[in-house]
Amino acid sequence: MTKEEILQDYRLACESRQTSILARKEVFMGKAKFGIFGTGKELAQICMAKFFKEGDFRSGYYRDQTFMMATGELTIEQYFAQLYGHADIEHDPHSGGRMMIGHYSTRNLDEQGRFKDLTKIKVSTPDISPTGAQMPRLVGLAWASKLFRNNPALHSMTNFSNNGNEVAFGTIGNGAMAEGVFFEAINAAGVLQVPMLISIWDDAFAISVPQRYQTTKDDISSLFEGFRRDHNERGIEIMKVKGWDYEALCYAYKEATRICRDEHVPVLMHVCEMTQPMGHSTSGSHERYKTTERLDWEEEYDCNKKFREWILENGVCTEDDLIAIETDSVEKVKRARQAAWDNHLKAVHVDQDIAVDYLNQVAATSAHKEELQQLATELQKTLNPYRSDAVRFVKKALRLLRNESSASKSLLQDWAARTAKENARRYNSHLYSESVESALLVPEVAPVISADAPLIDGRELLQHNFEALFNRDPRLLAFGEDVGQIGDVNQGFSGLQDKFGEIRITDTGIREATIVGQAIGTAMRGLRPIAEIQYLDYLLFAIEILSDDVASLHYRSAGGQKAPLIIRTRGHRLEGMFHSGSPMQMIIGAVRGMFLCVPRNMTQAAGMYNTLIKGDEPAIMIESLNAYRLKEKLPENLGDFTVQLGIIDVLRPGTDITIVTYGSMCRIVQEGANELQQLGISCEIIDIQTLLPFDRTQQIVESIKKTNRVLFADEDYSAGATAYMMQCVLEGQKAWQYLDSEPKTLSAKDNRPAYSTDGDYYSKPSPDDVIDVVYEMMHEVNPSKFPKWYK
Ligand SMILES: Cc1ncc(C[n+]2csc(CCOP(=O)(O)OP(=O)(O)O)c2C)c(N)n1
Repeated sequence: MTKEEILQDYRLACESRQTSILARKEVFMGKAKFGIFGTGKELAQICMAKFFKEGDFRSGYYRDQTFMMATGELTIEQYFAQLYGHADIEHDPHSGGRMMIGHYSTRNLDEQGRFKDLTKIKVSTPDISPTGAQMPRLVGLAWASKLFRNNPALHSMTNFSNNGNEVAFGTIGNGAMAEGVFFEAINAAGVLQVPMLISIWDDAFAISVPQRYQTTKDDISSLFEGFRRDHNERGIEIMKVKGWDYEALCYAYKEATRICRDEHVPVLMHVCEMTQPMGHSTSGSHERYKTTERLDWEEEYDCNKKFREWILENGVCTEDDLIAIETDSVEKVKRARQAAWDNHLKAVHVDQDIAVDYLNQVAATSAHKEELQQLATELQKTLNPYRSDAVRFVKKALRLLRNESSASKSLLQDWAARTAKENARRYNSHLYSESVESALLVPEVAPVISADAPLIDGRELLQHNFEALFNRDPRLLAFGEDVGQIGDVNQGFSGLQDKFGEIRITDTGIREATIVGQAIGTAMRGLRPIAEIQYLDYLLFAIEILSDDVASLHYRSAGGQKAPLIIRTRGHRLEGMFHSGSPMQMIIGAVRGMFLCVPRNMTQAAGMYNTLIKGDEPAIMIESLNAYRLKEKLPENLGDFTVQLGIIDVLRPGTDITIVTYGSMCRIVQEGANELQQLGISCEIIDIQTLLPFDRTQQIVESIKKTNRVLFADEDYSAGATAYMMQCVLEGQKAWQYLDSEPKTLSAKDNRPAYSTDGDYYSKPSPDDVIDVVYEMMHEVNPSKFPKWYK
């Protein structure tokens, strides 16, 4: 290494440390809400960054500011912009002010939401705060390199990979290692043999809790000895290095990245003897829980201090040279902080200044002159203002002015409307794709079914459709428990591994969180994964990752990144507990930001897959467990026909009541409606097809305008997805005003569904239940025409 490089490293270590010190002060001065910093971790990150190339990926956590600065993906000014919550990607490109400090993300998409050339970016995937939750994504990012290298059909995707040479770099704290998902990810990486380099920043504590409470052995790397590769067996490489030893760190990372990049073997890098000189975060001080001996040791072994000593011992430069660098870095950070603060204030002041002006104007002619002037003065004097301050003051003013009308009041009203729109854009946009590739732009193409179309099992129809999709698009891959050799437990992929190879259709271990992680990582790298969770009941093992990582990904990166993956699962009703759940409200509540498809049959499911593959949103597909063996006609345009997402399907026209349902319940409701017809009650049945998005064109209210009655039916618990649908329709579509009867819901019992036919009958809604609820509603309307049959 040259003298320049070493001194540049020292400069960066000093700048990063100063950044943390000044940022902490900003929080204590009330200029920012919360601070968590990368102090004590600077040196290892500088050394790691030396081997992080364009095209590589990072999945880390909130301590990685120095690494981000070293890779050139974070400036000090951007750091402070995020600290202040500057809601503008020009200033905080990592999250547009959405994430708290220390959460990084590069901008991988172009203006239209398409992937840029990822081989030219040092990619950081968007960080999340739940400890350990970066691990599943890391496995997938590394797995993608293996797919790119080993599948010749992908070699032309040169904007995404250079022969699979990319390493996925992960970071995690020593405490977070106790999370189950960490062990799951290490095991998965070892099984998959992927270029994943996971660094553990070991500072011996997790907030106040020492390591002995976290892991069986204090020495973390020795815990993993059983995973170590040897000459006979695959495994992972394990390395241990001290976080203050510059030379050793450089050597270790050089060797680790060589192993990952060349051999595609995962490496666990235990970086021990790290410190945390400023404590965990701005909430609390570490003097409360660290002994004096520990605090003294941390002072002595501070990595920046040790680096300084090493430079002097090795005669790289004089102490005066170092003092000059240290002084420079203080000044540089101060300037960057000031610039970020000025820009932040300037942005907030644009609307605030106008609001003050309008408040003064309206005060001049108002009966509430004094109160309004006072509002203007108070707003003007607000120290460290937020955007919402001006909004709150203007709303107060409009309440005072409710009985007045004037041109200046109108200005104030326009201001309120404009800023509401702009702030919605700042804080609520990009939950879903806004790109030219959105699945919502995919038009409907009906299935072409000839008169002599063969009647086949639903599972076969799916299999034929998957075959058509896989034939034409090499980016597609499918994986999960039993998906490979036997083509999934219901044979939707039957025979397709033989046809497309294990590289595209493959089995995985039983590890739902990292199956989803494989989907996230590969989707972020330009592939189109269909990841299977064997039964809907087991989605719970992955719901944290789906909710925290997948669903919020596009939003938290302010449209900077996307992961168009499909989670394929099956549920609703079959036999017994843990095999026939339908916890839809749990999913709806957890995955806003994903689409949730609930097809009633396999033609519909296939059409939805075809739509999703054309789009770029992540989605969950819940196939109906009991529909795989029902007969359906085989369409001719396999892979081409589509279902428009968020558009309802009227299964049966009717005049007395609208029944809104989806999935397996469509057949139950249809059966009930047949008998109700004989009883003189005409039901209009609506299959909503997708719970997210929900009835985008607001057609359900049109049905209710005609029937004036509505029943929401499904197999979720009470107050579950039926309550969600009711809110969407009665409040969202204002359907309440067309009702002549109390709106009703029909859901499953609150216990888990019991086993066998009787268990199903007494746990899930049956056609009898549909008839009872609807008949009771009609009895109330016309008791003589519909007399009760129960006591
Ligand atoms: C799932 C989850 N549980 C708890 C927390 C609260 N929390 C934030 S940081 C932290 C300690 C993490 O310690 P460690 O992994 O050693 O990393 P360090 O902060 O020391 O770098 C905890 C418990 C969290 N963010 N996520």
